[in-house]
This record gives sequence, C-alpha cells and structure tokens, in this order.
Amino acid sequence: MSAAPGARTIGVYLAELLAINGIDTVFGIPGVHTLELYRGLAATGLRHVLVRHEQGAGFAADGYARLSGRPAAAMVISGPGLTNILTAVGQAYSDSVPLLVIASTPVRASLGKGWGVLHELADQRRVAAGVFGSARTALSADDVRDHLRAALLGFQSGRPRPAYLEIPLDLLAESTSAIAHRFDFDCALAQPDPVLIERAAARLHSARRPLIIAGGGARAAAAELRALAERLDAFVATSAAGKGLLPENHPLHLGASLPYRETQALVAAADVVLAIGTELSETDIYSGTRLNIPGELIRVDIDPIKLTDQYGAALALLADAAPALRQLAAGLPQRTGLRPLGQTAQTHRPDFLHQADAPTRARARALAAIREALPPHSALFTDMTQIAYLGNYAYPCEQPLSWFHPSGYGTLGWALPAALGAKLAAPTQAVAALAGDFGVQFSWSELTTAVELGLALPLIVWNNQSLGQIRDDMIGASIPPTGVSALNPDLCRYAEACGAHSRRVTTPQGLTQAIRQALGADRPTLIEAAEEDFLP
Ligand SMILES: Cc1ncc(C[n+]2csc(CCOP(=O)(O)OP(=O)(O)O)c2C)c(N)n1
Ligand SMILES: [Mg+2]
Repeated sequence: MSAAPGARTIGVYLAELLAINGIDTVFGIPGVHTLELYRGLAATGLRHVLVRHEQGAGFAADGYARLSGRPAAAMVISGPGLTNILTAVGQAYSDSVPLLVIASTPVRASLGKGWGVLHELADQRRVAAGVFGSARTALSADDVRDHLRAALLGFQSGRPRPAYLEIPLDLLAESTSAIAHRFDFDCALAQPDPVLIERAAARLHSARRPLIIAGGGARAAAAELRALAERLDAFVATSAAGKGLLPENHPLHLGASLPYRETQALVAAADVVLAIGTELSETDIYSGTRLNIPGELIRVDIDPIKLTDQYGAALALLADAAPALRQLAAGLPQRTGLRPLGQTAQTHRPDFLHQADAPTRARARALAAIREALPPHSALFTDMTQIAYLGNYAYPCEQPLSWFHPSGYGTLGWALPAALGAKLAAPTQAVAALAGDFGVQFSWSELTTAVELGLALPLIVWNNQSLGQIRDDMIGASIPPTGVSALNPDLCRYAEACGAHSRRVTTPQGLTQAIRQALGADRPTLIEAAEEDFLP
C-alpha cells in the first residue's frame, strides 16, 4: 500500500512545526525514546546542540532565550531526561523565561500501568506539571499542533513560563499527512485601563517623594521608564533582573540596590511607590525581611497574581510595562525639585566599600576588572557565588541584558551553560560566564560542548577554595563550619583536558587582559582568579 501524499511521521511533523514557527535551535541528548524526534530534526535541518547533561540543555536554552528574547527548545528522553532537566526548568520559571521542553514518554499502552518499561515514571506529566508553567500530553497529530501552538503563543500572551509537551514514542512514529503551518498570532499584551492610568498619574503628580522600583518585567521598556522617571523627578531602584534599565550614572538611578539599607530607607520614606514588572520577592530584597513600604503602592504587572500578593497594591494596573509607563508619563506635567534635598541619586547610593572587609574589596576589584574588559554591549552570566551577589549591585550596567543571575530559584551551575546558549543566540556579542569554584563544577562538563562549538567564551572562576557564602553564613550563625570546604581539582588543567584554553591570573590587570584575549579566541577559556590574590 502506498503512503498517503505528504505522509511522514508525527516526529517529523513536530520538527516542521518548530522550524516554521521560529525555533532554530534545539538543545538535547537523544535516546532510543526520541529517535523519531531526531528523524524530524534531520529532515528540517534544525540546529541541534548536543549537551553533556539534560540540565545543561535547559540552562543553555534559558540563556539563549534570556539574551535573544526568542524561545529555544530542549528535547529530552522520557524519565531521567525529564527529571534531569527539571532544575533548569525551575530556574526558568522563577525568572519568566520562555523555555520549551519536548519529551517522549513510553508507549501509550504502558502509561500509568507500572509495567516497569524503560525510562518509566509513575506519572510523568504530573512530575512536569509541578515545575513547568504548563504541561501537556499529545495523543494525536492534532494535539501536537494545538499544544505547540498553546505553548509558543503562551510565551507572547502573558508572563512567559516554561512549557512542557510530552509525546508517547509510539505516536511519534505514526504517520500523518497534516501540513505544518505558521501559527498566526497578533497579540498585544494587556493595555492599562485609562481611568486607572489617570488616577495613578494624579497620585504620582501629587506625591512629594515618589520612588520607582523596576524589575525584569520592564526589560523592554527602558526608554519609557527613563522618560517617566525624568518627568516625575523620581529616584529609580531596580531588582537585579532590572539592571541596566537606567544607565548606571543617571542622576535618578539608585542602581540594583534594594537589598541595601540606604535604599530601603528611601523606599520607607517615599509617599508613593510605583513598582513595575517586579515581584518584590525575597530574592530581590535579600535582607531576610519584607520591604517596608508604608507609602501608597502602585503596581504594574502583566501577571495578575503579582497584583494581589503580599504587597497589597492600593492601585493595580494589569498591563505591559511599556504602554503603562508611556501613558503614565503622557498624563503628567514635568516636575522638578522633588528629590530629597535636591541631591542626585549618587549621594544616596549604598557605599558598599565603606567598612567592607578585605574579601569584599577583593571581589569588587575583580568585578571592576571584568567590567573594564567587557564592552558596554556585552552579557555576563553569573552563578550563585559571593562575587555575583556583590555584582548584583556593584557591577555597573549601561543597558539592560548586560548582567544575568539565576535570581529566584538560585541554582548552582547555571552560569556556564546559560552563557553557552546565549553565545549561540548572539555570536557576535561578547558573552562571558562568572562562577565560583564549587558551583562551576556542577555543570562544567558543558565546557567540552563549548569547545566543540568553538565558542569564544571566557569562563571566569572565582576561587576562594570553599563554599564561601555558606561558610560565612555558618560562622555568622555560630555553627561550626561543616561541609563547606572541598578539594578542588586543578581548574586550569581540567579546562585544558577538555580542550579549552586556560589562564590563572593574579591581578586585576591580568584578569582584564585575559578576558579580552579570551573574547577573541577560537574556543572557550577558563580564567581562574583566586580571591587571596586579589585581597587589598
Ligand atoms: C543546586 C544547589 N545546591 C546548593 C545550593 C546552596 N549553595 C548556594 S551558594 C553555595 C556555595 C557555592 O560555592 P562557590 O560556587 O564556590 O561560591 P562561593 O560562595 O564560594 O563564592 C551553595 C552550596 C544552591 N544554591 N544550589
Ligand atoms: Mg567558592
């Protein structure tokens, strides 16, 4: 019997749908359960990046999407492929990243039966549903199309969250004559209500000490934010995800300084606070307590949940940041003279070096050396390490998308694979990674992936020979330091064994120079900087 015209497997159809709908890169590791997905990748010519662990696939797709704004996909096998990628999904969820994960499942007949088939989970979709923003199972070719449509368009129609699609492996091998189409979708995010805009503008206009807090949700609205702040003459503080929304030296910019008491005092003294595209979460404040906002709180967010959370807003605008900021500014006359005592934000900036201990000064010197080496239009991906916690505030940024940190979920091992994915998305841009000596080992098998791809990627490792933050926390809590020092392998020799370049630097100048050289190299370079060498 001859096949129907246009017949090919559902696995091929799925790849066609991805390609025609703008996915150009898929990170993954194939297995016997995903063979039919790989038939599709081969048929469409979609770029596949073989990583060394599924967590690396998720982190890389995350970095790709964060820097480019375009969703990327990861493909994993049933069972362990899915569970391995879940940490990366948790990170993407908390930082609102459009990450698409496609997984196989065992054959339909076995699902939920507990037969013990290869890669079996008792309920795979439920495992995913607890971590992803959405989790769907396709049971037909039409399901594949509809679920992919929902996942990809969902990234545009609201707050992006990672999306999961699973397809039984026997379905992937079935034939279909369905034709892959582009999902037509013209969608504007929620526009603010004009009556509420007017009320919010009136409140901001009459405020004596207005203050703006902006987060990652305002990433695409830097110009609008600046215009409104200047119109109001209001100080702006950002979360770490909002770094660079205003140029570092703008006279109204307090920087990403919410965790510091100087800025918290200004927030407490403000009579109206406008919080825009920010969760105001524990990891934005990082001082163990809730931000004290006694003034009137106006919130702008595309996620309705944020408008009714623990920071009850007096006035809530369910809206995309850019139009809300634009319309607020349009309703306001130019105000001046509202700044406390007529001073610029610089005079209120937390002075993180004042009375800082020697290790903090060492980290500040290294951060300055990294900043010196990277051009303004560059992207630094950072891990959970003390130098990055300082950099969340102290690393100066002139534009958004310069500094990236695994803020909410806070997982170790994110920086290197995320930078790898970002470099693939923006090959001509300077991209670098910064990790601690312990965290880098979580995912440094992806260094070989970067070598294979010939990526000019500096991987800066801040070596304090310990799980430094946890050690300091234990000491601070009078707990005898336990489990906080580990034997490191020779970091540079490890990099060389992977086929990467390596450098050990001992001065800020050496660090700057090594990063510059690494940015022009034919492959990644691990640059080791020991904290003890940078002490003042
Ligand atoms: C997956 C995961 N496990 C554990 C932790 C807890 N944790 C946070 S920082 C840290 C120490 C990391 O050490 P290192 O990478 O050397 O950075 P340092 O604090 O020394 O700068 C640990 C274990 C975490 N954030 N993520
Ligand atoms: Mg360390």
